[in-house]
Amino acid sequence: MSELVTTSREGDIGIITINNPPVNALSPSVAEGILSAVQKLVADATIKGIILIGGGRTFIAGADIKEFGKLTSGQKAFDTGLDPLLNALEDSPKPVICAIHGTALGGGLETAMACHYRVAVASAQVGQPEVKLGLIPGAGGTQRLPRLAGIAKALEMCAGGESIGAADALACGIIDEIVKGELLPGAVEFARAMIALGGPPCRTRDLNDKLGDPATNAPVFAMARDVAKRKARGLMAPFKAIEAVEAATTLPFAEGCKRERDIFRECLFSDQSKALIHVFFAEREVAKIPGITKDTPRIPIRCAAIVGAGTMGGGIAMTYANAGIPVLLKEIDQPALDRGLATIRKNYANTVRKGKLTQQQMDERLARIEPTLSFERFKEADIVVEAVFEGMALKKQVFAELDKVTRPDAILASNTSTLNIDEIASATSRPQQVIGHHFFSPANVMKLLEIVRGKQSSPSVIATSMELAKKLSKVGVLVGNCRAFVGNRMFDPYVREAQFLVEEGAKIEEVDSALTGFGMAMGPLAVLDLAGLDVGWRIRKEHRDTHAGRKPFLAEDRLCEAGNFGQKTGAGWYRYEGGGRSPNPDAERFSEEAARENKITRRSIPPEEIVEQTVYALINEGARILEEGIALRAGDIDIVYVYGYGFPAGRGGPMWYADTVGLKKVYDRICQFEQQHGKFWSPAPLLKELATSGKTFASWSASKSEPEA
Ligand code: T1G
Repeated sequence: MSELVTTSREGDIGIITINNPPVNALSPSVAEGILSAVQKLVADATIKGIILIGGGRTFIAGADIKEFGKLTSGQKAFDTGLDPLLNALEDSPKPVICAIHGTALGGGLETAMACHYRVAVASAQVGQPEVKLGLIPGAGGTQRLPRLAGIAKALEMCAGGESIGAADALACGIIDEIVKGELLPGAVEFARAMIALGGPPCRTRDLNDKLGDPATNAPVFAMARDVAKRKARGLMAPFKAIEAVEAATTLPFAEGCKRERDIFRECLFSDQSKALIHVFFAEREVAKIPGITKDTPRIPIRCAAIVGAGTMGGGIAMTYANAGIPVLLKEIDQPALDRGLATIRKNYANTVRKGKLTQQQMDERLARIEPTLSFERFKEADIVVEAVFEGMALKKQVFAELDKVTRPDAILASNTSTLNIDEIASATSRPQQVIGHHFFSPANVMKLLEIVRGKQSSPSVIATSMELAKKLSKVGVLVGNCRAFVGNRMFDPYVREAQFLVEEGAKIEEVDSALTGFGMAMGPLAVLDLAGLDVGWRIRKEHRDTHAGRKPFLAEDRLCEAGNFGQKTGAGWYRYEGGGRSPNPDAERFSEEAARENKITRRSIPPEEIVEQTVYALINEGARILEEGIALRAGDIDIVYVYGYGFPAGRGGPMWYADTVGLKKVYDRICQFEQQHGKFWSPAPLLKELATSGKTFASWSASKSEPEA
């Protein structure tokens, strides 16, 4: 038996412990280890009951996701999976008790449900999150969960993918007892009680009384499909999970399991699942930074300070307060401070009203935000985040002041979205302590945090920033210091092409609906209206575009000159009236004018061309960012776009999507755009190199992160 799985005993109770840190992933070797342990204990006449428990911080958190790549790339045959293990557990003539702490997820919960009984500590979570990977439970979860918890709960968990706590799991029948003290002694006591009870153990597969009947089930399945339609945003797996649960109500157990495996296999080999699994690992890969190790000193962050209580500063202050970190919030005068606090209170009150926060939690978080008009207490701050107006002169003035009023070891971070971190750092005597923390609006909601390294940002400041991102429940991505960093730098050509398409003849709503049809959370023109057209307008005025030839953003500049800044003024690309919106005739008129000035013959443009002309602009700029080393990996760019710009995770992010389309196809199309539209479309050299050598962004990134030979 492998050291991955060990057995021990408490009297006549056999104990199987899984030791596969960090999350006891159910790899084939772990499954084999548990199976041989079960067979050994079943054969041992002195053993009357069996306990299955996870070592370390959690029970099994799922099948080993790394194994799926081997299956889908043909390196491994698609086999019966966990059936031998699950059948051995369920067929055992001796009661098998699963003891759960931490999380029992995916294959972990499925293994637990093949045991006869389940006990858990109160803090345990259980779930079937497979749909988040574009999969469905593939080891009997859709067949056993309805038998334990009923159809509605099984649908909620299998199609929604969210975990539930131990109390909820007890109430619906997934677990049999919440252990009060230590888990193992509680499990032993429960096992002894089951042995004393005598009779055959409770086999989940034989429980049929919660499967309902066609008449009562029909509305439940219809409701589940409606919920999936509302939430799925083009993802297939939730509907497939519903189909598999439905099989539990119409087929005998063994046939239902076969149906589930067929559906699981279909999902496993889908592009969506491969993309979602890529996002899962890419989100964890971003934390791996050359030169930063677990021994790099981290600066403890016990108190923060924010300069600027506007939309961004207020949201950042909330982010710290939500993470339990006390935060000073400074403004230049009382009215500005009062406005900032009022917005914070309103945001929290909205969350309480939605039931996602209790009033007590709101009060506790508000109490962590200390408003101030002075720098007096800034020496207590371990980190200061500057969130003032996006102008270099003002930012340098603020950083010069911060240099004087904070401790020398404090981190000084700027929330700038485009400006040069090195120039900002030059206003201080400690450039090694200066870094960019670019939050995305609304800062208390959006998960992405671009961490912008300056030339002199120290490894300790970088390491602390990456760790802090996780504490703030953000996904921190380290990026290089160039204008607009990664996200906004790629967003510029994306929205430029969206506006060029309107000039070339596409209707405003056609551009946006083509992209939402592709899976974007919002269309580019609607996003600009939400963010405020004046943001880009001011930046363009600060960085006058000296390109010869076709002028971009002509229509948008004219909208701004006429005072149309988007939602905040009631008109931008759209008109916002009575809670609805409609294309703004002024925007259409300005676009037609720009087309005339650029001598463009307007035409109707199909959605697939709209998607190509906008998404390929993202990809081309992303390739430049990679070759300049501004992003460490293609997957980092994917994470920026999935978490910061609503790029569909089911397509993996712009760079993964390019690999899926095929770089040669993308490159050839960009060459056509260059022919049609000129210099904006010169293909990035890296894209050309990879496309013409049959490579992918993923393989290029992997080769870059291999240790130097
Ligand atoms: N397989 C392989 N590696 C995994 C893994 C898994 N299931 N879960 C986590 N890891 C790695 C992760 O990549 C990271 O690696 C380290 O563990 C710590 O993870 C058959 C088909 C459990 C809530 O979807 O949700 O079962 O970066 O940073 O924040 O029907 O991990 O250190 O090298 O996320 O404390 C279903 C996925 C699988 C759960 C812990 N299960 N995992 O969060 O740590 S499919 C899941 C998570 C399946 C069956 C189906 C979280 C966590 P590294 P971490 P964390």
